[in-house]
Amino acid sequence: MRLAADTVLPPSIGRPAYDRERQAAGIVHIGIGAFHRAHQAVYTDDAMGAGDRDWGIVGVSLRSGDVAAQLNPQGGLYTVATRSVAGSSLRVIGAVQQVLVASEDPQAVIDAIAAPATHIVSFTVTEKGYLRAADGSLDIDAARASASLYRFVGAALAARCAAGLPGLTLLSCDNLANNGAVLRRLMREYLAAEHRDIVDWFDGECRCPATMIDRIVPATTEADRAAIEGELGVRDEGAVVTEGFSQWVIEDDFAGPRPRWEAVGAELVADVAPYETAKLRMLNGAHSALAYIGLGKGHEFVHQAIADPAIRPLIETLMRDEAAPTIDAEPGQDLAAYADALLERFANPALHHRLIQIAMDGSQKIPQRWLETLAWHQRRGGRCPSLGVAVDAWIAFLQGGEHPVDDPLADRLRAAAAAPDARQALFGPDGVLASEWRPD
Ligand code: CS2
Repeated sequence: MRLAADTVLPPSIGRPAYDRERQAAGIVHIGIGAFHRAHQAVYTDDAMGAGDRDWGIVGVSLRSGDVAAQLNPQGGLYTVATRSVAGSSLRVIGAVQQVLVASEDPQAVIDAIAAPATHIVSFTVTEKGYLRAADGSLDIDAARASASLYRFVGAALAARCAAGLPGLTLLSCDNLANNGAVLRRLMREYLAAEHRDIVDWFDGECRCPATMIDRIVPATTEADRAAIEGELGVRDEGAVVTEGFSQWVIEDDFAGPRPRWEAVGAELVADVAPYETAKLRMLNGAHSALAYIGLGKGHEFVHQAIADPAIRPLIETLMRDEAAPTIDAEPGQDLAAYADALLERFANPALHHRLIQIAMDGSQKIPQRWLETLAWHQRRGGRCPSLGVAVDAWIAFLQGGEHPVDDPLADRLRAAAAAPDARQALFGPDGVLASEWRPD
C-alpha cells in the first residue's frame, strides 16, 4: 500500500490543512529533489494551511524519472521526517501536485510555465545546473542542449509574451553567490541568443529575487523509507529526512503575486547578501572542509567528523576567525551565535549526513565557499590556516582515488591535482579554478 489521499494516518502525523483538490498551481519548481521537498514545499504547504490559495506546485525533473515515479502514484503526497536529538516527527506535505519529466514530455513543462495561473518558477538545479562557462558567462552550447532549464523557461516566456500574459518571478534557490542576479544575467544571455525579441519584455516584466536557503537534507536511504513506513503504516517512496532548523531569506522583489511565505517563517528583506554570504562562507564553507578533511580521516558522516578533536577546532577557526570577519553583518545578525548554532546542527547524530554527498561537485562549490574568504584575507595581508588545511584535503581527495570524484570537471581536476604543484595547477592564474586568490 502506497501513501495516498485516502490513507488514514495516525493522529500524531501532520497533514495538509487545506483542500488540496481546490488549489490551482501557482508555482513551477525545476529540480524537485529532496531539498525542495523539505524546504520551499513545506513553507508553501504552511502558507496554504494559513489560508493562502492557489499555490500548488508543479515539480519538474530535467532528466530523471525517479521523483515522478516516487510522487505521481501518491498524488504528489510525501512525508517529511524531522530528526533531532529530541526525537523524530512526521508530517505529510500536500503542496506538490504532480511531477513532470522534461526529458520525457518537454511540451508539458513549457505549458505549465506558460499557464496563466503560474506566477513563480523556482529552481534547485544545483550549482552546475546554471551551466556557467569558466568566465562565468552562459555556456550557450550546453544551454541549447535538451536538459537545460533555459530551454524550457525561454520557450515558455516567449509563449507568455506572445499571449499577452504577465511576466514571471524566477526564484533561484541554489547555493550561488548573488543567485538572483546570476540567474537574471544568464537567462538574459540565453534569451538574447534564442528569443531576442522578448529581451526587453523580460527586463520589464520578470524579476529574479535573490534568496538564502538553508536546511540540511541528507539523501533519503532505504533504511529511512523503511523506518517511515513503520510509523506511517503505508509505503512512501517520496519521503525526505531533515533537521528541525529551516531558514529562508528572500529579496522582496516579485513580478506578481506570491504566497505569504513571511507569515510562515520566511524573511522577506531588501538585501539578502549579508545572510547569503554568511551562509555560503560559514555553513557551506565549513561543510566542504568537513567533507574533505573528514573523508581523509576515515569518517563517513558530518556528525562524526565534527566530533573528531583533530577536526573540530579547524572548523571553529574557519567559521569564526576566517569566514566571519569577511561578512558585513546586518544590525542584529550575530555571527558568533550563528557559528555556535552551526556547530550544534553539524553535531546532530540523528541526521546521517554523508560527507561524500557534500564532497560532490567541489569545483562548483569551492569558489563561493572558500576562495572569496581566502582572497579577502590575502588582500589584507592575512592568512587562513584552516582553509589552507581544507584546500590540501581537497587536493588529497582528488589525488587519492579512494573515493570517486563526482564533479563536472573531474578529469581536469584530477590532472591538476597530479601536477608537481597541485595548488598552482588548481588555483593559480591559469588554474582550473583561477580566482583572485593566489596560492603560495
Ligand atoms: C551542503 C549543502 O551538499 C552540500 O554541499 O553543503 O547542501 C547544505 O547541506 C545546505 O546548503 C544546507 O542549507
